Amino acid sequence: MNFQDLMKVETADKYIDLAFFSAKKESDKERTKVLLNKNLDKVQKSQIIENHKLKVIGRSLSASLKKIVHVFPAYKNLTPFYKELMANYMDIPSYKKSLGALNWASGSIERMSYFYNEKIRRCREFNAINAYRQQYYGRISSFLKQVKNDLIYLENCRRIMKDFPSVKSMPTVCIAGFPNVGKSTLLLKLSTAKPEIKEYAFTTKQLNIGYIADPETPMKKVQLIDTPGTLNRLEEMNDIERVSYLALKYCADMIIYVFDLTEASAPLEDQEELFNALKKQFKGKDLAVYLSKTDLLDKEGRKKLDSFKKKKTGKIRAEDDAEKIKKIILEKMSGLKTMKTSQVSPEEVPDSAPEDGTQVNPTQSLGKYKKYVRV
Ligand SMILES: Nc1nc2c(ncn2[C@@H]2O[C@H](COP(=O)(O)OP(=O)(O)OP(=O)(O)O)[C@@H](O)[C@H]2O)c(=O)[nH]1
Ligand SMILES: [Mg+2]
Repeated sequence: MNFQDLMKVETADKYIDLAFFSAKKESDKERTKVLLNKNLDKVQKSQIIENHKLKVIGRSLSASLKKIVHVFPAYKNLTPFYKELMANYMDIPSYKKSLGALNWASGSIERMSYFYNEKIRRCREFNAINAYRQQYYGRISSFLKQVKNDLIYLENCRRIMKDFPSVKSMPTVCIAGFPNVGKSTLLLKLSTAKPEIKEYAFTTKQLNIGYIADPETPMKKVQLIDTPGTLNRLEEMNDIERVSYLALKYCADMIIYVFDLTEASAPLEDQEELFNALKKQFKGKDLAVYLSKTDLLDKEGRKKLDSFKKKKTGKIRAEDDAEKIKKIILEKMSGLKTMKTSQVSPEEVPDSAPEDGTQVNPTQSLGKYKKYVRV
């Protein structure tokens, strides 16, 4: 499931226009056929034409709403990473409630279409046919009006979700470290990903994802995530740091921490402080250290590298060769299953009619994140 592929949710008016447009197009064809039929009287002709229109409208509207319900991911089936990501950016009860409301409207339209179809079919008068038709249009328009805000809310959610990273449920390694230390460069060396690499800090503004295949068993793949941001101020993380943090927390089976001993990116002390904080925070996870930019070290620097390797190693392995890091990753990850849990499937939604006064407010429920919604 790709959040990027979720289709745009239109407004209630747009769905009504689309339904009436296809009804007109289809009933024009039907009308010509019926009018030429000499075996039918005028009332019968009108019945067939009106009922045809009614069916097309009902089918189009209920299918449009049902499609949204089926395509939008079910919160309860999401992995903890996506669950928390969603909870950070939108109001989950409103999300569920909106999908429930669309499910209800879709079913109600189907039932209403059947009900008026029968009424028109049994009717023997022109005026009554017209009256039923008007009543039907009124009822289905009212259903759409009741879910108007739910449609807007879900479209707002979609605009946020389409920027969610596509993280798969598989053995995963996160690359962490200070900005500009060489995280994306390591990702490039290890996988086929083509991340943007620049000489300045904060180049990476989203999760970069790549994959490593085990040469022994190429079907077994490992997901590599380059996590941007400094992550050393857990209280005041910005958006991308929050996403990185969630990736480390929920997706990472292993963390590769990148140290830049040239200190061009940050003083070693600060890098060590962050390393120790992450080590403590993510205690249960495998950890290894990659020493970047060692080609730039002078004689003094190389001495520092040797002593750093000895000091740091202990149980945690520290390497300055990307190929050795790759080996460590494959060794550690080989025991893990390829797929953990199913990632996303369509929402199983209750059939809930929006009650008066409890309708979803299409932007307020987005809380402090509504600034990201381009309405
Ligand atoms: N000589 C040398 N340069 C390196 C090495 N690794 C990274 N660099 C350079 O360091 C700079 C930063 O590298 P990135 O890979 O973009 O660093 P990053 O940690 O992803 O940076 P942000 O995305 O900004 O956090 C770039 O100019 C790289 O070319 C290395 O091993 N040797
Ligand atoms: Mg980067």
